Amino acid sequence: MFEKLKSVFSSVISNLSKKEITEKEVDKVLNDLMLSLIECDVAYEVAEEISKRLKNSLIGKKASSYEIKELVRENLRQTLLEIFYETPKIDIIEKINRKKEKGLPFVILFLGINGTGKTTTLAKLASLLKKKGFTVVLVCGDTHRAGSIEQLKQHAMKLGLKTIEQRYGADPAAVARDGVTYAKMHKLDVVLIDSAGRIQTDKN
Ligand SMILES: Nc1nc2c(ncn2[C@@H]2O[C@H](COP(=O)(O)OP(=O)(O)OP(=O)(O)O)[C@@H](O)[C@H]2O)c(=O)[nH]1
Ligand SMILES: [Mg+2]
Repeated sequence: MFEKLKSVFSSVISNLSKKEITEKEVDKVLNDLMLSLIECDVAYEVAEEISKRLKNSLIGKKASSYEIKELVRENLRQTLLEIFYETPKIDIIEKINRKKEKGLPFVILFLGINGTGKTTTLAKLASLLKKKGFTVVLVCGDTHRAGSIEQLKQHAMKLGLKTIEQRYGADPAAVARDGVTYAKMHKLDVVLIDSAGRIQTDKN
């Protein structure tokens, strides 16, 4: 008796919840998602694009309440992957080699919002370039945040690379110029310049 009841209940649940996802349902959820993405500093255009693509991929799909979580998760994953794959690819090694043929250093300035990984990425790239046989100098262009110079110097020490620095408060452009001059003088291949975090509302 219980087995039969169980099967009747499951059939009711499945029939009631196995329905098409409507635009109205998706809109509410995606509005919240968009707000959360913007609060996490995702660019407005990107947040809008993610919501738009997710909406198109969900509307009209049939899913039970159990399946919907997985469906949304998979569609969100797919949407994010698509956006990353569409980003133009840059062959940095080829670009460095082209500059090297001209006897000039390749200069990369790391820019971005505070705490997004500029300095860490700089160190990772420095490590990769060193392994590939390029000569690299690191420039402490973040003369603003306390500890930023020491942070980059720690990375440089572990990587066995030279840093160019001035004091805190110095003009970052002047430190960057020192780095490029040093690289030209010593015929180095790459100059990696760190910078202080910036957000849209920062002045000067
Ligand atoms: N999980 C993860 N953490 C990271 C990554 N890159 C950096 N971080 C961490 O994020 C924090 C900030 O990284 P930084 O490289 O100092 O970021 P930044 O943009 O230079 O920060 P500011 O100089 O303060 O603007 C550190 O705790 C890093 O360890 C990453 O790819 N993945
Ligand atoms: Mg930094």
